[in-house]
Amino acid sequence: MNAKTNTMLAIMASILILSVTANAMLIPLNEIAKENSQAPGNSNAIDEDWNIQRHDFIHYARPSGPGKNPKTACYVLIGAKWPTLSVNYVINPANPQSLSESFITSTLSSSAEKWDNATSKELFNNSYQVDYNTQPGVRDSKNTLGFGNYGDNNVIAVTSLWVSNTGAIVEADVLFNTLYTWGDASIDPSLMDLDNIGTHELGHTVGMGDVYNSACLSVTMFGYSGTGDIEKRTLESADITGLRKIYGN
Ligand SMILES: [Ca+2]
Ligand SMILES: [Ca+2]
Ligand SMILES: [Zn+2]
Repeated sequence: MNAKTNTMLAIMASILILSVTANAMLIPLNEIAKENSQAPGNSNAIDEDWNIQRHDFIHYARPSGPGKNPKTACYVLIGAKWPTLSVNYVINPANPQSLSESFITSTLSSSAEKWDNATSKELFNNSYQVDYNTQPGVRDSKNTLGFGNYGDNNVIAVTSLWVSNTGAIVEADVLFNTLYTWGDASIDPSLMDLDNIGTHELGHTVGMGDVYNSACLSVTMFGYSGTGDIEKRTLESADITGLRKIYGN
């Protein structure tokens, strides 16, 4: 093995080891950052932390480069997918806001099945596990959806994706930031809507990226949200088109 090969292997190994938050993956690239600057003001990024220093990672994880879809398409593909379906996941309903287990599990499983229903593939296992001990953001071979204090109130939720150097998603976790008060915003618009954000984040877990084009405000994968927003609960045609590019009709 020559020195160059060793260097390549070292790079690949570091890619496999790094836990990459989806926001880092989804974000930009200067081009998308530029679009973002035109996004509506006074709205909160769902899952972006502009200071994360792992933006370049996406170049390594995405062999074919970022330019797969026209800007007008209202969908963005990460360039990674689950090699084997269906995806099993775990819900940790523990939260400091007195949300019931049944509300959380019924909401999030419904969010997952919306993506599932948009393709003939069985994307997410219809049944899920409930585990009060597993935490999101940890590489532990469990795809965990749960709550936690992210420590930055500009971040509503974070999807962590672990992606192999061949573009295979090997694990995905979603953390809902408890700096926001969660619930059903169709009943109380002062709340952050769990279905709304859950549907968006679950889109990341199957390979969908954030959309920042202000002409695409209504799509589920639009990268900004806020309290009272329920627009992302329903998939728009662009969300479905993107998903089908990855997993077929
Ligand atoms: Ca299913
Ligand atoms: Ca995990
Ligand atoms: Zn997002």
